[in-house]
Amino acid sequence: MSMPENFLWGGATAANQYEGAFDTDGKGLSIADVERGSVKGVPRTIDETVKEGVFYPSHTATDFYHHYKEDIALFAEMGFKCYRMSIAWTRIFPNGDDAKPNEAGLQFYDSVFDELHKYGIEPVVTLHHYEMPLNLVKKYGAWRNRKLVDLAVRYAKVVMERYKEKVKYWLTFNEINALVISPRPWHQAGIIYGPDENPADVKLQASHHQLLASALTIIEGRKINPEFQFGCMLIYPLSYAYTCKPTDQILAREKMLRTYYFGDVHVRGRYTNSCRTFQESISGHFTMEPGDDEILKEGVVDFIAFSYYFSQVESDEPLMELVGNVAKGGKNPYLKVTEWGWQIDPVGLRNALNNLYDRYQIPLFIVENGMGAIDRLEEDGTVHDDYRIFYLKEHLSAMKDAVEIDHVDLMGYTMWGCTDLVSAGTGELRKRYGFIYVDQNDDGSGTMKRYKKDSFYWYQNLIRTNGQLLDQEE
Ligand code: BGP
Repeated sequence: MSMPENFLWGGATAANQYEGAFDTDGKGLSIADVERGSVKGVPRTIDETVKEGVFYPSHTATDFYHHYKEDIALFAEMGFKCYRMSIAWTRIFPNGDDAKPNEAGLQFYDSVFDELHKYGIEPVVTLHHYEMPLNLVKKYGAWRNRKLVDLAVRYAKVVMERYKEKVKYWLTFNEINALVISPRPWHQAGIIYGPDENPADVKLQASHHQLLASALTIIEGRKINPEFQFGCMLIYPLSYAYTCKPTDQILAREKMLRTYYFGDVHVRGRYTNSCRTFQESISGHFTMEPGDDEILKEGVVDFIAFSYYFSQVESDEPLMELVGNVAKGGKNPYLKVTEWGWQIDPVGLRNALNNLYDRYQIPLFIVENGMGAIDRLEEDGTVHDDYRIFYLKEHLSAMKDAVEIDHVDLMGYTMWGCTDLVSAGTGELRKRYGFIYVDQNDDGSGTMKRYKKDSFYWYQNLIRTNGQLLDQEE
């Protein structure tokens, strides 16, 4: 038994958390650029615009913009088969509704894709990863407004046309279901609820617009290159029943509808009965226009990509709650937590893979998984992150069981934050995920020098053996 021969091992990042250069070469402001980073436990602040004299870690991030050659060479050294990244909409259309695309932005991604192909690394590209143009929030009210569908599809067509020979794998919206799960849909959809708004209505209307934009992107993309492969991208916070009480099981199942709502539309091409249950459960209403049904039906995905970080438990009895960056849920007494309170559940990844595959029967792709931790750079330039190796070993063994024992059809695995970058949830740099340490800190100090952590060599060996290293280490 072994992993598929063409398994896509790699790493994942997002433009707003990694590139830096937030106003370079014509880039416009995105919603991520006006969020101030915070320290642990203190909520982030959203400004109308960039404030003078305030430090925003994401503005420099870990500067992929100026280090992409060096970083891609390190990915190649680890043996990456693929690299998941996102395109910043604001590099291409600085205001989202500009008359013409920004050529400098298009050229930057040309250079990145060329560099990846030099090493035989396949790009996996997310079109929307938590960074819509700020102008679209101010001018149109973000994803509440159907106008966003046209603008997003226009942007997608420009980049799919430009990179049709360079990119095969496309993901439409990062963690599209975060829009309904998160109490702060700012990251996902640029939305802050108004005093007179019913959040449930806004959530469903904005979700419908994103689902339409996703379907139309897929329809248009297939005209540009029929070889393109499209995936949706779901956050998968797995819910278990806290006890064997049947009503706990009902609650756990209902909680998962926040994820399946989006999976169902992307795979089945329609709002299913489960979707109706979810809409009714939150008492939300939204409007569809004539022709929307046909668009959703035609624009279905080829595969499901998802992020997996933790599981949580549900009960109708009071529970101690844990909060991740998007989802919150009950604490499981059998599981340990990370320094940021995220429950560590490797077997949950096997459960997640089986649940998704049983429900949809199309290929899956794990495009985010990993562990945020505080790493220490030693004087000799080493970083001994044995905790990260342990975390990955456990999760990847569970993944391997899902493929080899349960016969789940899995395309690949990209570890989140393969080079250290800014946290989406807290805006910190000290919450590190990478195989590659970047000397850059929350107060703006640092040399931006790159260092290989112990996990770098471990992952390199894992890819070299196509996962067999996990069997030897058991
Ligand atoms: C996912 C996001 C990523 C990433 C990751 C880790 O929800 O898609 O952008 O940041 O979570 O979360 P955090 O950065 O908050 O630790």
